[in-house]
Amino acid sequence: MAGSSFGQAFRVTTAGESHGPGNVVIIDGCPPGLSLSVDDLRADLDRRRPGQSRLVTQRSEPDAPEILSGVFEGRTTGTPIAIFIANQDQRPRDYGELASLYRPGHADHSYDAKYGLRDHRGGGRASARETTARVAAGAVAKRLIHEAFGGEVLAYVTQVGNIRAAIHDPSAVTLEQVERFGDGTPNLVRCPDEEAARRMIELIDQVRREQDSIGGVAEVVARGVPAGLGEPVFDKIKAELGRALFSLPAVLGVEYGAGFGCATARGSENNDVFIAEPGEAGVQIRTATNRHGGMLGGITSGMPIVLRAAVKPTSSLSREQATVTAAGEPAVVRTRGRHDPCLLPRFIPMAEAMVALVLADHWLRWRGQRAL
Ligand code: EPS
Repeated sequence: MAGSSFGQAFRVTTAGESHGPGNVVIIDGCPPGLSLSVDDLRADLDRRRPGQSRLVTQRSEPDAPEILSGVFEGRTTGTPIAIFIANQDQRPRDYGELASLYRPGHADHSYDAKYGLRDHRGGGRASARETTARVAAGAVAKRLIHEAFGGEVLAYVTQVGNIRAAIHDPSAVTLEQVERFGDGTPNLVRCPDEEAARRMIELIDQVRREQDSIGGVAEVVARGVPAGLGEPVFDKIKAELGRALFSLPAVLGVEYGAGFGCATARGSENNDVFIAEPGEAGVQIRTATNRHGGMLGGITSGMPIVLRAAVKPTSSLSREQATVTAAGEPAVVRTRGRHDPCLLPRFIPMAEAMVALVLADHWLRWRGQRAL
């Protein structure tokens, strides 16, 4: 009922606030025998970490995970895995005046309306800080789907403001292209089209100087996913993935495959033609194109899953904005905390984590339903 758990067979529950002692996730349902250590969690937590570059929030958090349970001698035991990530750079004093002010674009008013009280230190429970817990769980899910069926999930930025990347084949994009430019320097914006990425970085620098923020689009690709994952009717894999991505802060739109582009197409153009190819286990049915984004009838088709999420410009601005107090008096608010001028670079590991969680959950559900 209370909404802090996600998934059925691979079930995660998160707890934590932005300026409390830390964030925790409990993963229930991970099969025993999966090799797992904190090192498996670090790479994605580092990609999500605040303070990683000038383009993101300057809050300085090491985000060092601690595995408290469920792993013995380097392997999962099948019992709940608890992971704790401490908050170390809290500055609740920056947020004192927010106890009675509503920041535009934030959840302050909605939380008051729902609970009648709220932790006003930073975003509290609504802060993207909570996604540390999901990214840690997502790293476990990534290990599981890789071990189970060779599945891989990769996300990258395709748009910041009006700057769009040219991506010809989503399933050909590599982690190396997302993380580094050709000369080996870090790709701070995580857009694999280097020319577009450099312009995106300039734009983010510009909005930061103007005490403003900018939104964008991320694309997520899941490769190696077998055909047959997903449930009729309400737990269609597309519905589950939509729910997963919409549960992340700042997401205002999700589409997959041809997405909203399908509105202008005719059926004769939109249908992906089936083809048969020789595979390791006999004939493999595929489609010649992938406008359906890897899901038909809400069940995976065996083609790569391709999704996009639209992410809004960060609501926190260091410039003055008009608002009202909880009592309805006119007021001015200027967010003093440390914020991302663009959420997209850090959104990438969050989106990957949520997609991996859905795939891990549905692979376990598929396994539990195989015919005798
Ligand atoms: C965030 C607001 C800022 C960011 C935060 C995300 O934090 P605070 O809650 O202190 O205002 O710094 O990012 C992180 C600290 C993090 O680890 O992701 C928000 O409103 O989402």
